[in-house]
Order: sequence, then structure tokens, then C-alpha cells
Amino acid sequence: MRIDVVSIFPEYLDALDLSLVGKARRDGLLDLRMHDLRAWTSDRHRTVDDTPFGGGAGMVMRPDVWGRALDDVLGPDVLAGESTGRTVLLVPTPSGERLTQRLVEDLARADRLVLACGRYEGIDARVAEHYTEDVETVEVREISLGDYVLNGGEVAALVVVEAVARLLPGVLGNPESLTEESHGRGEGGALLEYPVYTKPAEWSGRRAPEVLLSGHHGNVARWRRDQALERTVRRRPDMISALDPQELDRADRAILARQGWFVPAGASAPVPVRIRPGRPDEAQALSDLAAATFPLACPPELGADDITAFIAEHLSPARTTEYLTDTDHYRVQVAQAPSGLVGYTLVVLPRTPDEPPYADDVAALVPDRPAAELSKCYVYPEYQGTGVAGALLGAAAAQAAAVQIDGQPLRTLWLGTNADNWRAQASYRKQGFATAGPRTFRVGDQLMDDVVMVLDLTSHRDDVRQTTPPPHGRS
Ligand code: JB8
Repeated sequence: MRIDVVSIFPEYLDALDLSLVGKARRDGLLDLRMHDLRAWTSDRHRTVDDTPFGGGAGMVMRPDVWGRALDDVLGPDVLAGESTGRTVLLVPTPSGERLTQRLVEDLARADRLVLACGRYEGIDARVAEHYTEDVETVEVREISLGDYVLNGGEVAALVVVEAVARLLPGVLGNPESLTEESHGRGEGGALLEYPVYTKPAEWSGRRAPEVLLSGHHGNVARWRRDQALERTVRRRPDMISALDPQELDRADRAILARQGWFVPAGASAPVPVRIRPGRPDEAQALSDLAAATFPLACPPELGADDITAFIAEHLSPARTTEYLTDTDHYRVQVAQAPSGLVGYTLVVLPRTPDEPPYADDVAALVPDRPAAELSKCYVYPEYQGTGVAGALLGAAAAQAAAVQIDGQPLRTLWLGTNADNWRAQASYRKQGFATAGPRTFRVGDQLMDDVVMVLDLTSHRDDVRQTTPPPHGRS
């Protein structure tokens, strides 16, 4: 490949004699030529700039000087449309399109690159226009490295040359390292790189992660993938939004769920879901959510009328408003996706430390008090099985673990769920709930067979203290 760089500071690119790019030039893989723009000036002062039409600060580079320079560098064949190869004219500018690995890969397939490095306030706009519209065999791209401002295009030229050169055949010793890299869009979608370690195994009191010293290749690969996912969530959530769910296995999804990203059924990408306390103005949304979800969790023998009556009594906006405002008796956590609320939990607090939960059959199964009831855990169907319920339950339990009733911290979170709803039970079990025994539960005039499950909040409390700041207000 041939690359020409035109600049008023051609020495800026002297660094390209060094290292891999220098070697590629000496090996004849890269024909890199620097040019001093002032060679195409005609006045005694070798002037390249002038004041901007329309006024304003700074100076603008003259199109006539740039035109002569670029015509010469491109050569008569390109200008006449008689060259067969692909020539790309790159003009670095803060207002250019972003230079990405994808663009770099595209540029590496060109036959010639010409980099026009501006200074001052930039190059008269007619230059890019002219080569775009009047010279058919030249492709013009105005490019930017990122959202910050440099003093000229030379650094961008250095970046382009280095990024392109390492993709040229024969330049890199080990081409395998190309496919593994961040931004290389390897299999599994583009993620940031995992952290790397080398000897000594302990440095400055820090040990390298044991898994990397274990020699267990499967565990190493999984650990690295977890690290890459976690890093990408924290540093580049935009890249998580661009992941293809088909490239995410169960372990990937579990890691993402722990970081607050979930893959709803039928979605084309993971979405961020924030778990937070519900607000009074969300009664309608939560009521809608409950009305849509509750029937799906009912056993088939339950009549539509009974379901409707239950929804009207317990899940109406008015009741939901109570849940959201009466914080002495209720705690609500919601799951907020970009599309809106997709799930919530309701915890009912006891009024006294020893208040027997509910009915006798439950009271016998929940001896460790104070005990609060996890009364609802509703999640829209497309978010079921994604980990949102688990995240909600975790937040509800953490919040409950911090609640005291007359100075006594809650010891148990209990719930009743339909005995045949094994999926719900499995989901609760995953969050640490254990089955305590059966109870019956009335919906309308139907008596349903339920199981009671309990979560020990006293062990939860220690987890919570390490991970969440002390709560404000009532606790
Ligand atoms: C004048 O920040 B940059 C950049 C800044 C410039 C010029 C070109 C590029 C020309 N200032 O990428």
C-alpha cells in the first residue's frame, strides 16, 4: 500500500520510521511518503493560510495551495480517472466521521491513502468538495479520532497509518492476535479486552488471579469472558447495547443480569433495567403490570371472574397507590427498562414484631419473626426467565433486611405461591428461598393449594451491609 501525508509539519510523522511501521516500510510492505505543504506555495513567505470569509477567529488554509499539492500527490492518472486502484483522500477534522476499527479495516483494503493534515481553523471547505465531486476516482472521507480538539491533523494521520499498517499482510508477526482484539468483532460480538497478567505471580502485595495460574483452560476462558463483559458494561455500555443475543450463552446472560443488563424474549439486544424503589406516581403502571401478569400465574381451574375480582380488589391503581405511599406498611421495588416498568415486588411489613403472618397455617410455617410477606413479584412475560425477577427479589430482600419493627430487625421474608407453579418456585429457590410447607389460599370462592417459602434475612443482612450504604429515613 502507498500512503502519502501532506502537512506543514512533515517531521511530525518521523515516528513512523520506528517499530512495526518502520519495519513494514523497510520491508517494502508500506510505501509511506511525507510531503511539506509549503512546497506548493508560490509567494516569498510560503503562505498557506488567510483570514476567514465572514469573519471570526483564526486563519483558514487556502484551497489553491492544497489543490496544487493534492493534484501533484494524487498524480495525473488518478486525476484523469485512469487509475484502476482505489484511492482514499482522508481529511482529519474535528467535524469528521469517527475513525473506527471498521473504517480502518476498510481503508486497509484501499490501494492508496492520501492524508491531508490541516492546521489553524482547517482547510477551505471547497477542497474536500472538489475532490469528492470532480475527481471520480478519489473517495474523500473527513475523519475524527474522537470528541476532542487537536491543533492539526497530524496526530490523526499517525493514528491512521499505524492502525492501517498493522492490518497489511505480512506486517504483524502473529496475525492471530488481530482476531482476538477489542473492536475486532470476533465471535461473541465486540467486547473490550479482558485484563492481562504476567510474572511475578505476586507483585506489591497483589496476586495475579488464581484461575489464570490454575492451568484450567475452560475456567480461564470463562473468567476472561466474565471480565470482558463486566468491563464493557462499566466502560462501554453502548457496546453492550450492540451485542447480538444469539452470541450470548447462559453464563453471559447471568453475568450481564448481575450488572443490570437483561435480554427480553424477542429482543435484538440486551437492555439496561434499573431496580429502584417505586414512586407514588407509578401506581397506574404497576397496576397495569399486575393486571397483565397475575392471570398468567393463576392455575387453569381458576375462573376468569375470580381473577377479575381479585385484580379489582388487590391490584387496582387505588390499592397500588397505598402500597407506594404507606411506607410504614409496604415496600415496593420496581424494575425500570427503557420501555417503562417491566416488573415489581411488594413487601408487606408486620405491624408488630410478633404479628403472626396472615393465617394460622402460614404462622406455623414462619416461626422466625419479625416476618414480612413478599406479597407480589410480577414481571412481564418477555422479561421472565431473564433474571429481572431475581434482581427484584434481591433488592426487595436487601431492603427488607434493613427494616426494623419496633427496634427489631426483620428476620424472615416469606411468600405463598401456587403449588403447581414450579417455575416461580424454582425462581424463588434460586434467590435463597426454601419451601416451608403447604397452605390454602382463597381467590374468589376458590381455595387454591399454595406452598409457603421462606428466606432467612439474618444471613442476608451481612451481605447487604457490605454492599449497600446505610439507608436513610426509617429503617
Ligand atoms: C485544524 O482535532 B482534530 C483536528 C484538529 C484540527 C485540524 C484537523 C484535525 C485542523 N485543527 O482531529
